[in-house]
Amino acid sequence: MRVKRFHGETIHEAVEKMKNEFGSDAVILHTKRVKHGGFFGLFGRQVFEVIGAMDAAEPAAGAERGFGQQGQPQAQPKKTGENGSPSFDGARHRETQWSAVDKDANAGSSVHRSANSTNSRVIWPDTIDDVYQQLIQCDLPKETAQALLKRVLQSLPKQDWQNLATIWNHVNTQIASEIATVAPWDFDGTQKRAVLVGPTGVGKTTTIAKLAANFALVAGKKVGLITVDTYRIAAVDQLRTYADIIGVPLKVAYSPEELRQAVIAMADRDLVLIDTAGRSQRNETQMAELKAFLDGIDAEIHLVVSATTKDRDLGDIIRFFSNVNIDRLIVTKLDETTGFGALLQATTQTKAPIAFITTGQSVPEDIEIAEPQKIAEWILGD
Ligand SMILES: Nc1nc2c(ncn2[C@@H]2O[C@H](COP(=O)(O)OP(=O)(O)O)[C@@H](O)[C@H]2O)c(=O)[nH]1
Ligand SMILES: [Mg+2]
Repeated sequence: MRVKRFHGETIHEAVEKMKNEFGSDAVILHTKRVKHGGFFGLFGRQVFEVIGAMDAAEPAAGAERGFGQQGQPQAQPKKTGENGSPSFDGARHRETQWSAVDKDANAGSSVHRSANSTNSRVIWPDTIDDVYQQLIQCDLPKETAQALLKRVLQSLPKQDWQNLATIWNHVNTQIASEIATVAPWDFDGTQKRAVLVGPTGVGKTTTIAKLAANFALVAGKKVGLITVDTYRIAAVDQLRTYADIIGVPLKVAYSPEELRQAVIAMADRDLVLIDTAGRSQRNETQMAELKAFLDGIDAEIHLVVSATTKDRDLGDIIRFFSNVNIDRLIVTKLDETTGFGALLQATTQTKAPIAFITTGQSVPEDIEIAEPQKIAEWILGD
């Protein structure tokens, strides 16, 4: 069974979307009004949500029964590949890469990929290949998808290897279990201070604006902003514009001592958010300077990384910023990529949990509290 949420301005529109994708045999499990996007659910747009389900256990038979016009019984993932063709890479390639799994699959299952019955070498169960194809269509890199699926299969009894819904559920659970997250600040009476550090252009300033707007305007907290990014006038102006719109104070600190004073001056604030200049992971002087700023204050350090960063670069960035004690992570630009690799790498390498994820340029709505289940759903499509 495939289960998926569909959204529309009206119930009718949401149901139509479901039928287009799942076909007329699909069933509605649940309908409700939801806020789409938004943080704490309060900023988003009101839309209707329909949770639909379809039987995807037998794709070929399903297609014959008229699942959708495209004869595509599987739900469309968030982003489709170029052609969605199951022969993405040729059977030979799959056979080599899957050799470890193939043996087990053969032993444990009598189900073989019937669509490729002319090619007797491809011998893992349809279901596992279906899940694999779907992960690829969710933009997971092949190696990541294979490694993930292998971890899933290790903990899955062989009799379950033929059940698409079971495997898919395990993939979901596996992703959720591998990504460490942390709940947002509890505001227990002590002031929370967060300084956002990271490379240039990852979205630090935008994220500060999103956080400020949500905590000040939605959660009703007293928020104060400080920036030490004084290298470019535009950088200060960018944050000042947001501070004015949101109606929160902004202080500009040109030295570690000024930063210390600014924090003291914001003693009445529930939450103080501190913006910093982007640091290049190759510039030691910049790091020394950042450390001087951070040493003078007691604040949680949030490393901001973009999900679009390549593995190797992300490794370099994390190593570089480990010069300061990273408490929490913010992963940005998840709208541009599935980001599973980046999310997993960031949290395992820093051993810090993810606090927030951001999903677009819009302030204040494109930010979410990081939750393992939500992230798993994000990665695997809506
Ligand atoms: N697609 C996308 N763009 C983002 C996101 N967050 C920030 N940006 C954009 O990234 C660019 C750099 O953002 P900025 O906050 O100035 O980055 P900073 O240099 O780290 O402060 C801007 O164009 C932002 O609109 C996000 O979650 N998704
Ligand atoms: Mg900035």
